[in-house]
Amino acid sequence: MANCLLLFAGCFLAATALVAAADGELKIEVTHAVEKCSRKTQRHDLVTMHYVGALDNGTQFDSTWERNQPFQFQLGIGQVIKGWEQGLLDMCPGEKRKLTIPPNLAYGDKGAGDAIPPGSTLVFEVELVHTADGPVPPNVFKQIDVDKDEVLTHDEVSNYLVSQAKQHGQTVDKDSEDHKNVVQTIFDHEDRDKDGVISHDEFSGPKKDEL
Ligand SMILES: *[C@@H]1O[C@H](CO)[C@@H](O)[C@H](O)[C@H]1NC(C)=O
Ligand SMILES: [Ca+2]
Ligand SMILES: [Ca+2]
Repeated sequence: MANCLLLFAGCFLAATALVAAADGELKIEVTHAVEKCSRKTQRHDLVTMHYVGALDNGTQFDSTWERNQPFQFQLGIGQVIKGWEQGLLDMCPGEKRKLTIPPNLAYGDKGAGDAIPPGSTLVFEVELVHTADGPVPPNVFKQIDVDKDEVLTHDEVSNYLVSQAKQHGQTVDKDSEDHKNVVQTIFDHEDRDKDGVISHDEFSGPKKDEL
């Protein structure tokens, strides 16, 4: 779930893993209602959550309560699975929900790591701890497309990842196999018509100028 936080590469993957899975519907049950609050969650909020995640056969794979550390992320920018993006809106602090998330709104046909097998429906019990205004997300497409020709080349994506890593205090060797594989994996997912570049339409990351 949190694997998108560092580099955008992970986010592309999480978002695009969904494409192949059959459609299912998100089920939202409010298990503890809080009717009144000064502020309900909205897109681009920085939210702090407690959650426990399980497969639909009951096997638990993660719990912030057990770690005693809530999870913070920004809503609406592709940091988390779609079931969360859709299922955590309009919530008051203290409210608890049970989200039953079909694979097409979670990790799809690919699953995630050892814990989440392909095609899994996930069940999350979540509690909103805190919500606050978050930053307006940057237009990532524009940031990557340095020559402004409205398509992303291998070089542009590669340079972007290197610069993002640098901002996080990491060094990435542009010529390493690992780095090339990351770039190739992004193209495998994003360059849907396989013409060697990622068009604005194909790009699944943030690409709108929002006010
Ligand atoms: C639930 O499914 C997972 C993954 O398929 C499996 O590892 C686990 O043993 C199952 N648990 C139960 C209680 O059936
Ligand atoms: Ca370009
Ligand atoms: Ca393309």
